Amino acid sequence: MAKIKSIDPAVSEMLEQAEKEGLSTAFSRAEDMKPCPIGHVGRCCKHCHMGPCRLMKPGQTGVCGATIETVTARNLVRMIAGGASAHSDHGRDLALTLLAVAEGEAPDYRIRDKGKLLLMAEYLGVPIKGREILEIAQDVGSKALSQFGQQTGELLSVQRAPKPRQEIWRRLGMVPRGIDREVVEVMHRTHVGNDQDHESLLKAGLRCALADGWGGSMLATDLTDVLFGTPSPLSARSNLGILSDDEVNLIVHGHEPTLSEMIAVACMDPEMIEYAKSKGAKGINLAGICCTANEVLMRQGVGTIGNFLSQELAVMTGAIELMVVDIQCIMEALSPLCERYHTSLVTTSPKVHIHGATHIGFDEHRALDIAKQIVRMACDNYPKRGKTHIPQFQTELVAGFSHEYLNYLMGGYYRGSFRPLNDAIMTGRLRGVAGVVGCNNPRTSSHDAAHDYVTREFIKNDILVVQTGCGAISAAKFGLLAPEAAMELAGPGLREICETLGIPPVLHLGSCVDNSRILTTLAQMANEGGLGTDISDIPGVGLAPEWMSEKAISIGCYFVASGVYTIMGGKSPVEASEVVSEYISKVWEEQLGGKYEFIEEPEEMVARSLAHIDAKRQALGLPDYDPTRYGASGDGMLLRYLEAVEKGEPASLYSTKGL
Ligand code: MSK
Repeated sequence: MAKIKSIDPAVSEMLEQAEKEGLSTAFSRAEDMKPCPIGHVGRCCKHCHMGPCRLMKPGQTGVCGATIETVTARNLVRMIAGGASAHSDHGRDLALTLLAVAEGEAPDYRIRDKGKLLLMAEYLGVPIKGREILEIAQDVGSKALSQFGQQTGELLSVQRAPKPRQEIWRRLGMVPRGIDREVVEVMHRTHVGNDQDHESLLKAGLRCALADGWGGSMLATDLTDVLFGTPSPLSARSNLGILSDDEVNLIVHGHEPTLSEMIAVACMDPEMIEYAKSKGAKGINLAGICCTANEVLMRQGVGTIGNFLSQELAVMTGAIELMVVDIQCIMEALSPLCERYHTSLVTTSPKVHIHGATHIGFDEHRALDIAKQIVRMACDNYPKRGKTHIPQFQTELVAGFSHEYLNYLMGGYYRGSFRPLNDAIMTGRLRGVAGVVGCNNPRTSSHDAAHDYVTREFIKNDILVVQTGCGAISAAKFGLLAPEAAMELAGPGLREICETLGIPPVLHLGSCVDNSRILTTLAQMANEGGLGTDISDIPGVGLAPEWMSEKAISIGCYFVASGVYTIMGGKSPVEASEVVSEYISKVWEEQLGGKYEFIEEPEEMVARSLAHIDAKRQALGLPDYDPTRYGASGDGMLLRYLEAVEKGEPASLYSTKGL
């Protein structure tokens, strides 16, 4: 049977359209170009010009004598450094934006979450008593920036990890000193003729990953909340069906919120709406793709048209006037594709220039002016729109569950805490927790299929799922971010919790950098008590079933170093070395309580996750998971009673089972 390329009907429809029109996509290119069987599993070393060396036979070494252990470990840690640099550079830019705001040089921005600023001040050691908010912001911005260039000591945000975790890192010499320092050191160590011991290389890789998760990414998340507001739940829509047939469609794509937030403001400006109307459109429809979408989704309710593999297909609808991109995950194929349509592709970051695209350099000092310029460009394209093909699929969703909101949700301002969540796990109403994150990859069996399968299996098994990045967008498209999904798909215990709190069984926590929200959530669960004292004690797992980017590798590694069993989909990039494969699984688990595994089949990912969660429950002395104990309470009891009556099944409205 032919492989289904995507389980998303909108994507499938557009892929058929692409085939009819003879257009290439990442899907077709992946079919045409099989991955290099040597490099794919880590056998290739191209760190110097004596190679590339291909280590194909047992015992074979590179020209310099590098063994397969050194080669695979070096390749993996270079991926970590690539991912950590991307996330962290994103964080650096936000620190610079906060400084510009504090110094009065970015008049279109303001500090939207003063509480979060004070929290940052606390962990960065910035005094707050008797000081003006902008003074504090200036010091927070400077202190955040100093974390990138710090040479010795410890990153300040490491204190946010549970104490036993910090001690493990200190004992292993793994506490990051400065964000840039760890990235540079990995690049140095992996240069030809340097570190030639896989254990030492892998340790440096984890230190670098920690500099990302507990450093650059955490700062990026916190600074974004300070500048644009800490997310709280709001509703929105997803998938290509939200493109409008009679409005100007403007798409934001990439990762940084600084420009997309301003574009959202500009799109609501009556002057811009009038301008769109003057071009024959009924208005302006702003939507997003990838993680910029997640940023404006969870703060402004801007809809998302899809995840990573939808970017080309969106242009092929012929309905997009302009796609504006900032950084990361932007396919080079977009530029020639846009030229076939009336779509303008606009780059904005000094770090991302794309041949054929229009570059409008973003400058936060005149952010709104630039945003309006881009919106006008989009409107100018509307009269050039030709035939369109918009797949009519869209889904309702609820997004925006920050760590802070979860606290509030479980006790209000008065007594917000994670106690109810921990209690639910301790009693067995919840079996555990899972983070399902990461990209799409045309190499996986079907686009979105692995994300969807593991997420549905988890919630069916009473595991609360949190998601970020393209995984979260996948869940959005299949209705898993809607509270109703709990009624239909969640196990009995999880369903009761969702009914009581009015939340979906899958919580959208944000963009790629917001995996740091999962870290702070896990830290609070560990500190709350009842589930051990460290993150590694919690019955939980992390998965990136369809990963493709170096950022995902870095994320996976900082989860492992934080004590989480982390499963990556697809083939292992270190498969060529049994020693390294075993090291990142068994030895890392012994040292850190978290292990790193690459598993191709989603069924196996779920089986291993459930076994791990149950083993953690047992180690904590918690009761075995037993779904029959729950399901008789909750606000949906009346509904289920009425359904049973309608079907003529035995039913009691006053069942006390499980209470
Ligand atoms: S956008 S890194 S494809 S999650 Fe953050 Fe999606 Fe992966 Fe890019």
